[in-house]
Amino acid sequence: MSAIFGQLVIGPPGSGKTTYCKEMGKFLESLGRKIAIINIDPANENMEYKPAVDVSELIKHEEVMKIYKLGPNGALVYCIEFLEKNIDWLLKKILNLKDHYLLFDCPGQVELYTHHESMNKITEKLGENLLRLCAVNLMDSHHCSDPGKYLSAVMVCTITMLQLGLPHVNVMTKLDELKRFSDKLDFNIGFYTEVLDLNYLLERLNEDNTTPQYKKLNEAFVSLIEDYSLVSFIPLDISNKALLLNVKNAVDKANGYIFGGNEPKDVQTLLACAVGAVSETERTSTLDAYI
Ligand SMILES: Nc1nc2c(ncn2[C@@H]2O[C@H](COP(=O)(O)OP(=O)(O)OP(=O)(O)O)[C@@H](O)[C@H]2O)c(=O)[nH]1
Ligand SMILES: [Mg+2]
Repeated sequence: MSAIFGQLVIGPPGSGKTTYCKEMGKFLESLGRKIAIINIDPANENMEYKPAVDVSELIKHEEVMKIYKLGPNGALVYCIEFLEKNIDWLLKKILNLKDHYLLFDCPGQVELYTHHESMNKITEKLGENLLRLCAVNLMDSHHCSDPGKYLSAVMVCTITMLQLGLPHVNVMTKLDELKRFSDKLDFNIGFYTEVLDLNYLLERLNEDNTTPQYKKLNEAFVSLIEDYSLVSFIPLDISNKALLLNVKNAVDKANGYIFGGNEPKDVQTLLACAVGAVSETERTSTLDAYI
């Protein structure tokens, strides 16, 4: 049996997961891939794509809230635990999509990826059934406008990478929005995407009357992030094909699609040429256009 490849699209609420699934789906289709989007967010309201599988056929978020008198977050955790228990339902649907490349549109509740176990168990089961997934973790570029928010976003990415244990690509979304708050950026874009020396960030954090306890806490966070040194971001504006291609290439390397996928060979050759033709200067100038 051959492997099925795909992306587990995760990230905090509003970071752009549903939009990414739709647009990345269209982009990959234009390159000749057969795409299926799997919605596993039971509270997904604005799907602008037709999901091949929809978790709300299995369990409805609103009903869980009503029946068990739970708030939205508790109900969402219940739904994901229910999906874990009924993983065979999902597997059966997915195994009917063997010749497709899968995009999983996930819920935005961060604890599902930082410390709750169900999502981990779901991806383990999918892996056992030959699904080769890459986690694509989206982070809104708005976080760069505030050193505290940026630090917490990098922390969340680090913990998620350690907890999920999947091949992993972090993406900084909504790059086109960066212009609106460029006056609030302390550093250039490369500092934020490459997660460069965070001691500079500490200086900014400590500028505003931080109490000594917080100073120590911030230093501990920075030291932990730098010890693991796992996080960097690929910038993305969803309407920019060159940036979508960068993300696609990184994901294809991470989940092994470049070795085991069944992209038509002429498309592979074309892409190899296109990617090879983009020099570092051109790449930098694409990003410079955003700030
Ligand atoms: N300007 C801009 N807006 C974007 C981009 N990507 C997504 N958005 C917008 O961000 C908002 C949230 O996007 P969604 O795709 O619904 O985000 P989500 O992560 O699925 O949100 P939840 O499912 O609620 O967690 C929408 O208004 C999108 O149109 C982008 O690259 N640029
Ligand atoms: Mg969504």
